[in-house]
Amino acid sequence: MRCVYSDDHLLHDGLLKISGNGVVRLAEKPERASNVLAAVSSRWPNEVQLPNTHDDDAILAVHDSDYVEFLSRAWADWVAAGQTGLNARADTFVGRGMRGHLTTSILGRLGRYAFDIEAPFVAGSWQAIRRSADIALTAAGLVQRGEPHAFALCRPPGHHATANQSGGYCYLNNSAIAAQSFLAAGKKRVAILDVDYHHGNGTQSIFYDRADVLTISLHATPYEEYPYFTGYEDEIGSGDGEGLNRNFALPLGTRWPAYAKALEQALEFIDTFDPDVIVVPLGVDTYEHDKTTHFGISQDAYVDMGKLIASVGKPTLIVLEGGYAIEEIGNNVVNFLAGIASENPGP
Ligand code: Q9C
Ligand code: ZN
Repeated sequence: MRCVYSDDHLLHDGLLKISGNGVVRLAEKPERASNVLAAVSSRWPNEVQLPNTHDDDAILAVHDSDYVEFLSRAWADWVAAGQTGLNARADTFVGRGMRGHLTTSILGRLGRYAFDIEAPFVAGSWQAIRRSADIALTAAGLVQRGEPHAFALCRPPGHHATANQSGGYCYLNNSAIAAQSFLAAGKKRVAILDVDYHHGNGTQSIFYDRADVLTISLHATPYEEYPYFTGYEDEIGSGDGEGLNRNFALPLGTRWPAYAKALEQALEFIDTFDPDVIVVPLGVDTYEHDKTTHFGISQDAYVDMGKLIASVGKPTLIVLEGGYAIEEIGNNVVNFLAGIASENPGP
């Protein structure tokens, strides 16, 4: 399994959230990617490589230019404004009927370009965010040039980020950027199969009216779980994309047998769509002992999940999203990748 990784994610550290009367580290912390790297490089020695640098075109094909500009200078603007908090983050959002586009204040722009408080900035955040997109693009390039599968070890993750808003630990939508890059390179149809515990709202919104990208997400029901306001099963796409977005909103407590049934239905949609390539935003926050979530997927079941997806027989790019059980994240990811590789061994 070819894997693309960079140490630059270590710069996106010191991220805090308010908890009770104090502050605690965000669950999305550097140890996640470091532990995944350790497990992947132990299982597949000599298959880890650095990303190539890519220019902004591939990012601007998915994200608004003013949003990317904002991300690139959010920390510097925060410091220049004399803000003292440890992390740059929004405290005020654009409510219904409010006017989001006029303010020049850094706190105002932080609110305009985010939908929640879970995507803060530190000094090194932009370098990590930008490199994470390079990782996804480099791994996509491997698949584009004939690898049957590749793994983008992205951090920070991306699937909650829309064309112009961050949230849920996500800034640039690495999976969407990779999917769009396949089309730019000549592929005709891309299927995105999001198996993170949370709805991939950003990816859905980016491709909602598109006929060339099928978006499917399996996730905990938004009636009860983040992101609450998207991920319902009646969101089926619009315009040219009508029928090409599918949400499987699963109950809290879902275990592998029920998950597998939904996944089989998702794979039927993919089979019918007949994509040239599949992008899998992979979150192992479906894991039974992930303390931030409420599904019951076991370590062993990740092998079966990978095998089932690989049984479709399409080139597959896997992009890391969530997963917060620090001790087991590496094994869970490796198990999934081993399932992908065993059914689709390549040349
Ligand atoms: N009280 C990803 O898995 N909300 N993002 C947590 C905890 C944010 C998850 C609230 C969850 C975001 C990539
Ligand atoms: Zn998640």
